[in-house]
Amino acid sequence: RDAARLDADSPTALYQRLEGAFRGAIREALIPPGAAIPGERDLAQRLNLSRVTVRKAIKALVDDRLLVQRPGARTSVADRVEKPAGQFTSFSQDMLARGHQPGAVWLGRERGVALPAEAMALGLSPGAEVCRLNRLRTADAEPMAVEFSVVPAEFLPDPDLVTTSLYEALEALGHEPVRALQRLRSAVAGTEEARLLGLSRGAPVLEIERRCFLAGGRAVEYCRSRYRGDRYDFLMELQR
Ligand code: 16G
Repeated sequence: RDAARLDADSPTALYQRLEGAFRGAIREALIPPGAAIPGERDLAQRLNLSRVTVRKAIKALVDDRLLVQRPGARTSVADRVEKPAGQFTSFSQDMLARGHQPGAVWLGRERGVALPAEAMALGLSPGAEVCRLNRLRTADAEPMAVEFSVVPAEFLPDPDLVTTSLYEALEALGHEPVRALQRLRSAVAGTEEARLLGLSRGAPVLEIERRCFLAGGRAVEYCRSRYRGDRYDFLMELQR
């Protein structure tokens, strides 16, 4: 039902919108846990999309473990939809999963020689170049976080290659981050941050530092984000 609302004029890629519609439908249990979804050909026909688009959306949901594919059985909704702890997602994926349209307001982007701290964080030789991306991250056009990412130019040669999603750009270049180390701590918003995030100065923010790696072990991103304390929930599952 949600999928029928795909808007032809939206700037987001079709498969992402289909993916988002599925996420919404799964979250709201319009397609209940365990239920089979229609086949790829059927969906493509019904929604007037190409099978490639449908396949890409389904693959993303399978990769995210929202859908389950078993040999000889139809693709079905996983029995649980919470984001398990330790799942490695991008800001865009996180927001789509919550039914929000992810966005980025550019505060700066440049390519230049890595500063010593950047070279250390990314394991680069002195003189290596990096791209720096400074973004205000939005959900449905509302500010959620300020985010500063540094990526070796070897993996992202030009910061303009990133439109909204950095990870999508990296994936398209064949440099998909697959593992991350992350540190969370509480902090308070400085003057500029508070202004950008629509908070008062000194309001609580969640600071997240992340270092991401490629399958081969090379560091592909160092990122520092500050999320609005009043809007962002970090959900973790603990087991014993
Ligand atoms: C998340 C990551 C950030 C990454 C971004 C990519 C945290 C703390 N940080 O915000 O490292 O750059 O996702 O999202 O989770 P994008 O693909 O939407 O640009």
